[in-house]
Amino acid sequence: MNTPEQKRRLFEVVGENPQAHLSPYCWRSRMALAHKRLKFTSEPWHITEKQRITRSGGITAPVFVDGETWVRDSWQIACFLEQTYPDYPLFDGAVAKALFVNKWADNTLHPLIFRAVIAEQFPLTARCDKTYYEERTLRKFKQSVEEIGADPEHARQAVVQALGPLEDTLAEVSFLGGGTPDYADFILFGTFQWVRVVSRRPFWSSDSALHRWFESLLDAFEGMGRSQPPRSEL
Ligand SMILES: N[C@@H](CCC(=O)N[C@@H](CS)C(=O)NCC(=O)O)C(=O)O
Repeated sequence: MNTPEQKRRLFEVVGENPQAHLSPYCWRSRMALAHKRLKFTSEPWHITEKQRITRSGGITAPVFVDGETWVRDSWQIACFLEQTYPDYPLFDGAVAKALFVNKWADNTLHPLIFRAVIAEQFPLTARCDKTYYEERTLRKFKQSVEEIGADPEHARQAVVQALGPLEDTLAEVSFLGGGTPDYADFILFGTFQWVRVVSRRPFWSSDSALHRWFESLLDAFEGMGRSQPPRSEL
C-alpha cells in the first residue's frame, strides 16, 4: 500500500541548484496541493528530461501523478484536484475569475517579466538545459537570451505599469479570493515567487499592497513559499 506521498508526485522544474524551484507554473500546483492539504513527493525535473514525463502526453512541467493518473498543465492540475478532492475548494464558484487571471498571467505578465529577469535567471538554468533554453528562446522571441536581457529597465517599467490594477485591487481586498486566498491568488503567487527565485529586484516597494499580499502568501501553509531560498541565497 503506497503512502499518499508515494502515490502523489509533482514534477517541478529546478535549476542547476536543485533548490532553485524557478517555474511559476509549478508553484501554482504546489500551492494548490498545499491548500488542499494533500501530501506529495516532489520530483525535481530538468526541462530536457522529456522521457521522464512521456506518460503525461506533453513536454512541460508541472506534471502531477496521482496513482495511475498523469495530469499535465497547471490549469488542468487545478481542475483535476478540484474535481477529485472537493474539500478546501480552490475556486469556490469563481472558476471564470481564476481562468482570466491564468490567461492574463500567461499571456501578458509573463512575457514582460521574462524580458525583465532573463539576464539574472539564465545563470541559474541547469547546465544540461542551457542550449535547449537558448534555442527555445530564440525560436519563441526571435531574439537571443543576450539580446533580450540587454534592456531589463524598459521591461521593468512595462511590468510595473501592468501591475497597477492589481495593486489598486489589493489595496481594497486582502486576497483575490476575498478574506482568504483562492486559486487566482496562487496563480499570481507563482508568478512573483518565480521573480523572487530568479531576481534580486522586486517589482514593488515594501509599503505596497502587493508586498503585503505576497508576504502573507509566503507565510501560508507553514511558510512553504518562504522556505524557498530567494535569488540572493542561490
Ligand atoms: N501552460 C503550462 C505551461 C508550463 C510551462 O511552460 N512549463 C515550462 C517550465 S516554466 C516547461 O516545462 N518548459 C519546457 C519546454 O518548453 O520544453 C502550464 O500552465 O503548466
